Amino acid sequence: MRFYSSFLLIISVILMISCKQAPKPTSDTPTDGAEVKVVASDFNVDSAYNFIKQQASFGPRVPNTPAHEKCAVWLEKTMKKYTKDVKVQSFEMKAFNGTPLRLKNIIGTFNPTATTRILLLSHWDSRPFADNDPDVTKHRTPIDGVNDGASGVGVLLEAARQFSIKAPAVGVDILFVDGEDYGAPQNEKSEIEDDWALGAQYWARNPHVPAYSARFGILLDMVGAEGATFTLEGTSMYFAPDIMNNVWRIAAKLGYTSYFVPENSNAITDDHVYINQLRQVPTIDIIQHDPSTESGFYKHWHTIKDDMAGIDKNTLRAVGETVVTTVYLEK
Ligand code: AHN
Ligand code: ZN
Repeated sequence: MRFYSSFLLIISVILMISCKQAPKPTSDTPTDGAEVKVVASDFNVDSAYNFIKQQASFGPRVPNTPAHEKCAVWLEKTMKKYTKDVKVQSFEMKAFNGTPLRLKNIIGTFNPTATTRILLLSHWDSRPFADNDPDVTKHRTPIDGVNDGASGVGVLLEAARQFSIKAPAVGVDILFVDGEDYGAPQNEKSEIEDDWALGAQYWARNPHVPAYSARFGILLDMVGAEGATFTLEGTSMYFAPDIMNNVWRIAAKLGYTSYFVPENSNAITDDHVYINQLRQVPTIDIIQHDPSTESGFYKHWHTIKDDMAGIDKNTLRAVGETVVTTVYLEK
């Protein structure tokens, strides 16, 4: 018994030492027979969390409000810490009810001359209506949009920080789209056909670089909730099944199969639809699917409870490491 426990102790020490030297290395044998190593990046979840908290501190980032304007300034300034190549597209688009919205897409570019590029995107606006709140008196109250909005942006700002430390082999464009969440509230009619993802529609028709193209795109939406599961969303599987399978395979190698669940789920209207249809960049959506809610989304989706309390660093780590590793593996 005594021998056995000291034996175990020695084994654990050896394991701990080897773990320290090579953090979470895993390997695979792809079809061409060559060994591919997937090593987790230095993605810092505390940094990602703080980027989320800073966005939340502005309050609801609803278009045509001071909080929205202040957040745009902060996003541009923050992105400029990590790349000097930052563009802001300012434009006006009509909402579902005819209201003209002053919108801004913000783009940070890494390795601008590379012809092989990857597009990473997330929406930065928050929804003006908590129309899924259990309390109907809140249905016209703006939401903080912390998981729905700030989480994806927080992960991508931390990715930007990583790319500023260690440049990827390919070009990367990080796109923060505006006006995603200004769709008509439940039980209201829209005056326009496509009332969601206004900023993504604008960018797909007017990219920040003429004739912009990319090898693929990854959209992050609601990527911060505790125990979130990301499934194989229908639109992503229709336009970009190979990208989906590659990302879910990388997540599995990093040990994140409990988050990245390779099961099919319904197609969703989100920013990636327009990037796929209008710009022909095969783009996937990493979005929480919760089979236990009526919406299929995050339990506090479009409610006044979509706040900082819903953010879990373990989920941010799973998504952040997976996305950053995917980028570093592209040659
Ligand atoms: C619709 O509700 C039509 N699409 C969900 C896309 C979305 C909204 N993602 C975050 N908020
Ligand atoms: Zn939303």
